[in-house]
Amino acid sequence: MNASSHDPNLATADPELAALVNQEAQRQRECLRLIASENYVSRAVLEATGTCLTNKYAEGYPGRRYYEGMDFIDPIESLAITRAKELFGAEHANVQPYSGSPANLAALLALCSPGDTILGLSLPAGGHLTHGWKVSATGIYYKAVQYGVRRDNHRIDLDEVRALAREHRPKLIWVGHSAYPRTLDFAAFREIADEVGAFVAADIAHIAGLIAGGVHPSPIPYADVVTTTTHKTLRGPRGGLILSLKKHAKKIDKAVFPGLQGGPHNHSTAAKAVAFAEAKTPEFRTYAAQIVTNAKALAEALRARGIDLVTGGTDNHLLLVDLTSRGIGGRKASSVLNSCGIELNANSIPFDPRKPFDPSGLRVGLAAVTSRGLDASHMPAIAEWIDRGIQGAVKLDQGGNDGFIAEIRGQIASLLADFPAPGLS
Ligand code: DSN
Repeated sequence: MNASSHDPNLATADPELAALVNQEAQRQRECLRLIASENYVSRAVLEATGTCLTNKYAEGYPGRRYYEGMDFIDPIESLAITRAKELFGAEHANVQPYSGSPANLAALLALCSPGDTILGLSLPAGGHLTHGWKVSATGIYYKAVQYGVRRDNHRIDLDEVRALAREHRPKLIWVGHSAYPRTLDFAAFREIADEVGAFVAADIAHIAGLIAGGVHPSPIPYADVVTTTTHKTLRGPRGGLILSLKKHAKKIDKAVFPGLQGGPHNHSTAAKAVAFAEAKTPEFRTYAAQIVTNAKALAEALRARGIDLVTGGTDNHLLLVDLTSRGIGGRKASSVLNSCGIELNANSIPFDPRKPFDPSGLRVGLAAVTSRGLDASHMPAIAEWIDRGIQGAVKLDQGGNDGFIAEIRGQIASLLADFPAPGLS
């Protein structure tokens, strides 16, 4: 029997694996998904990622490839590029980065030389590993200097950014975050960078959907290069994207391929193109605005229950809960909340006295539940479940019973039953 006459579907070919995938789909349907970097993609995006495009190699760029058979791959990648440029108003787009970290490395490879000084928000203050944290390649191959947030209000300390820029004369300044609940002032970073002759690299991985949807300022007028993942608030497939000024286009493209990557993942490129088109619709703008409304409503409801938030609230899609006054670590709290059907992650808070693996905070993101259709009226219930889960976790530590877990799980399941998960219903 040759391969073409015997071509069973996944469930038949690999029932063990298929069962795990089905169980994960069920988990995503039943769970209150509050991980700030996650979402539910549409059925169309999901479908594009599972196409025959995965069979094709396409090293190079449209019109300039190292393989034959590009009749349809070139138009697909060109479509993704055009849509990305239009969506964000950028002069140049590279849609090939496998994800956000490779996109950030490519930006550095394009604009800096090994050993150059770079300036970025430190990981404990809400920055990303790839903005120069010491264990990342970006902290190993570049001389990384890190800025933080103010002690009094936990907002990015622009005075410190300016002082460090003047002292260290970085070649490039990162502006972006993984866990910062406030609006970024891209214009201020441009001004500081211009004073010292630095490039500005904006990493908008978390807020790309908010920018595309018009509810967060865009870095495009201020940045030399903008990097992002495509799968967070932007609601596309797992992948990366780089936008830049035209004058950097050649260097960016060369850094992605052949600098860092081989063949692009064409199935992801196609799904990115689908997501970029979706992000241009009025429905997407409504979704983006609703994310911020929901985040603010949840912040208010949590604060009303005496739960402390870093910076006191949020301007974007995420909140950082400070558990210090609750007498429990983030790891234990997130694990018990997960048992309750509330999926989020333990996170460091600024000036955290605890270790990163068991920090003092929880990061809460609203994109996925907003994609399911939850609105501000549901946020008091979510705040109550989070509060009860945290209180229950504290009591469990003291030998209390776990009856609250099944109760919260049941209440969440009954709410979510009315809000089908996109792509999975
Ligand atoms: N892991 C992503 C996040 O959760 O924010 C960033 O890379």
